[in-house]
Order: sequence, then C-alpha cells, then structure tokens
Amino acid sequence: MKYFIAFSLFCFSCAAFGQKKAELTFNVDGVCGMCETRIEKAYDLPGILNAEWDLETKKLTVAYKTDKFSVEQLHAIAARAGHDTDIAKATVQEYAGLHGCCKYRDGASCGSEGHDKDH
Ligand SMILES: [Cu+2]
Repeated sequence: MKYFIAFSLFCFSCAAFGQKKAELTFNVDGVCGMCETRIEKAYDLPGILNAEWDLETKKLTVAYKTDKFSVEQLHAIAARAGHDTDIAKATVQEYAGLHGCCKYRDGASCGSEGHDKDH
C-alpha cells in the first residue's frame, strides 16, 4: 500500500509538471524594430504562449509551457534567428543572415523609425 501511494504521488507530480507554464526573461541582442519583429516571430511556436522583446532594455520575456521547452532551448531559438543571448550565440552564418542595420555585433545603430520605412 505504501508503494502504491508513493507511486500515485509521483505520477500526480509528473502530470502537474507537464501542465506547467512559466515565464522567462533574458537578454537578447538586437538594435531596432526589425530585430524586434524577427525575434518575436522566431518564438511564434506551439508551446510558446507569448514573446515580448523590449528594444530599450534588450530583454525578451517569454511565456511558455515547461513540458515543451527548456531554458536552453528558449535561448537557442533567438540564437538560431541570429540574435545572441547570455548563454546561446548565433553562428557566423546565422548572424550573416541579418539585415545590415541589425548587425549588432558590428555596432549597427539605425533607429526603429528608419527601419520601418524599409518595409
Ligand atoms: Cu534590427
């Protein structure tokens, strides 16, 4: 009987964990409104409930389902889109895919107003 209870509790915590939603905020490098669009678009995935990147603070806040994504995976999404985070770096090829105005590693600094006219 003892084992049965322990087993049920274990399963219950598994199921509860699987349903869990969490919010994570971390630094994502970028310089303009185009970066914002690109970053937020990259997080348009099943299991991501919301993604908001702030141009001023360069912080991304992601609401996600913990059974779908790990913290490392969330960082990797930004890196794959060409944007460095604290723990995931875009490869040279991924970074090269960015618009000239978005090359944050090379000191690109065009404002979001200038970029909006590009579209
Ligand atoms: Cu940009």
